[in-house]
Amino acid sequence: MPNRTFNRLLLTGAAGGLGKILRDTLKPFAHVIRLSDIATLAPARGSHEEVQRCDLADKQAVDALVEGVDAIVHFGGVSTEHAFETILGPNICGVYHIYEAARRHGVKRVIFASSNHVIGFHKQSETLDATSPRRPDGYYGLSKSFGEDVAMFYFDRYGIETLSIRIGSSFPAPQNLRMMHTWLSYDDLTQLIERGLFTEHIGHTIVYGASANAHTWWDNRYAAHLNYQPKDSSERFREQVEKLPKPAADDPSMVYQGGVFVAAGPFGDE
Ligand code: NAI
Ligand code: 15L
Repeated sequence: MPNRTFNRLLLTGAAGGLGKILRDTLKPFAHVIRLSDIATLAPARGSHEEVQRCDLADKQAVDALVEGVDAIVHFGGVSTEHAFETILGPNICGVYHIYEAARRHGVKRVIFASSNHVIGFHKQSETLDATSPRRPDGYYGLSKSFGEDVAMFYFDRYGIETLSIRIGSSFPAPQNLRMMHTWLSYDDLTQLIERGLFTEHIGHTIVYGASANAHTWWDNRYAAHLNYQPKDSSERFREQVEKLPKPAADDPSMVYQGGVFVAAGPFGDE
């Protein structure tokens, strides 16, 4: 349990796969959660929820969205690889709008849903830490890399602290052999967000978002101050994952940390 509670927490991307989970699991961390998405959301389920539709690409709307909140869990945006033009508004303009609104309204803590696709072109034979060079595997990964830089800048310039979580694969279960390395359970994701919200003095911290999987490509030594202690492991799914057809050794999903994202596109007009 957290050692304190925010008055009002903003969750973007609340209608998404992770947002629907976080809507419930973030409840203990704030008196009120303001839920937002461009997609339709279920109505507020009580006085502890507020629902505010917003397009992240709309600067004025994001400014109004952030007014009155004490912390932001920013999970909204395009979550897979697409043409640059599709990603530009929600992810690149969107993350700038969030931080600019945070600056204007005095919000001092953000959790940013970054992604393993910031480093996706590294080979699976490598072990990375937070200082490893980024190798984005597409426009989506580039947008998350930009988001991490925005977070760093707003800390250096304005003192807004961020935990950038380079989420691996956060689904109910790993869906393939690659995800045996990258899987992050919903409980461990929630713990990471809790640590990001309530740990003092995080500056801009980057953490790889993975459970305590038996095999990993990621070393979280530079995020040790979070005291993140993952409880789950992908190992309990091994039998079912190993029953799936095994990709060839040179398939991108077996070579690159970002898996098939490295081979997405080129995209025409979307
Ligand atoms: P999702 O695609 O299910 O949810 C993203 C939400 O953002 C959607 O509900 C969508 O309507 C909303 N959104 C898209 N464009 C928007 C806009 N212009 N304005 C406002 N909202 C907009 O994705 P998921 O899986 O829930 O992921 C949540 C976040 O975590 C995303 O930022 C994603 O990039 C990141 N992430 C997720 C991973 C995973 O394994 N689920 C892995 C790495 C990162
Ligand atoms: C991501 O960044 C995506 O949002 C998610 O849908 C998965 O594809 C995940 O990465 C992954 O790499 O498994």
